Amino acid sequence: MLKKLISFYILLILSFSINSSFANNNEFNIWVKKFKSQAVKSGVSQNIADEVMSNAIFLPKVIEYDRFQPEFYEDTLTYIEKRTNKKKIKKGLVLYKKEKLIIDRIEKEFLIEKELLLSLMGIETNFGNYLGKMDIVSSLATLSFDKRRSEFFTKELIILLKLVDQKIIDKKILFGSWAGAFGNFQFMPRTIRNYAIDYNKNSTIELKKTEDSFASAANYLNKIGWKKNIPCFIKIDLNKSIPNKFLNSSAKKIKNKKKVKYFKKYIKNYNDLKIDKNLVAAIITPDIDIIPGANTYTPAYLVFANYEKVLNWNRSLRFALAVCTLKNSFKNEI
Ligand SMILES: [Ca+2]
Repeated sequence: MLKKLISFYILLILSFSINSSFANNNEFNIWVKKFKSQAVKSGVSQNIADEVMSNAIFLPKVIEYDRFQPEFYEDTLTYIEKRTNKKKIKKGLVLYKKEKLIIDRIEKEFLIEKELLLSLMGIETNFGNYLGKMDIVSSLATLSFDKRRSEFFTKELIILLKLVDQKIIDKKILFGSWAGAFGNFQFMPRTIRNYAIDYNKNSTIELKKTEDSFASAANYLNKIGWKKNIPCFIKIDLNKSIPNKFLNSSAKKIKNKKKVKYFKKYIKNYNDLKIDKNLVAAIITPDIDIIPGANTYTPAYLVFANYEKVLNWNRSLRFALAVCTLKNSFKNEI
């Protein structure tokens, strides 16, 4: 009896999920039709809208990834350690050795440290090893169809169609991450439109190749105001007397910035900090709000203007810490 009951429930669940995915597909196709007319209205040619969207499918996996991103649940030190280990440093050095001429040239031209470029590429795609195999038109279409962040992803998808329409990006190579990011440095379509460049001047932007991808990343960092040879963050030990208002735990906006010397009485290792004490900084304690029961005061960091530039790239406190940590490791090796 129990067995029968169980199989009945399994059948019920199966038929429910088949029905709901059928309903989803049907609704998705209706959405594609609407989306295409919206894209055409905003300047995409009918041909390209039809052609690119003809193979778009609803990807349930993308919704799963969107709802559960494991890195949200890691503590900061684990997060950083995983992304900046010795293996990664070694791999980055191999790439640098191979592409030294190009990378050095780009560093000089855009005033962006090669160590930062290597670090970003290492963290985004493990130096081009994890470029993602998702059809990003379908990823972006799925996230646009989904209600959670529909407006944002619809705009991204329209930008992508325009890039294809203008022959800036080849539609045959549109494979990337589940969230629609693309190439060695995981650019979203808007980033491609605003900052990517055809550095080797062969009339197409190839973000999976060294020249165009490094130059585009360097151009992006330069345009958003990264300043070469200025620190990004420094780890500190906080006194518990620090008022809560100074503890930033959200990447959306870094608040309560002061000169480093203002924080002197709140920092146990103040005298050991080898930085200009007149730099403007803020304090972040990234584990609050993420890890239940996290110790409020550790880990803690002073972060500077450059740190916020990395947040422009990807709005995650821990991402920016990992990027600057790996950058510092490269600095010791190159
Ligand atoms: Ca090119």
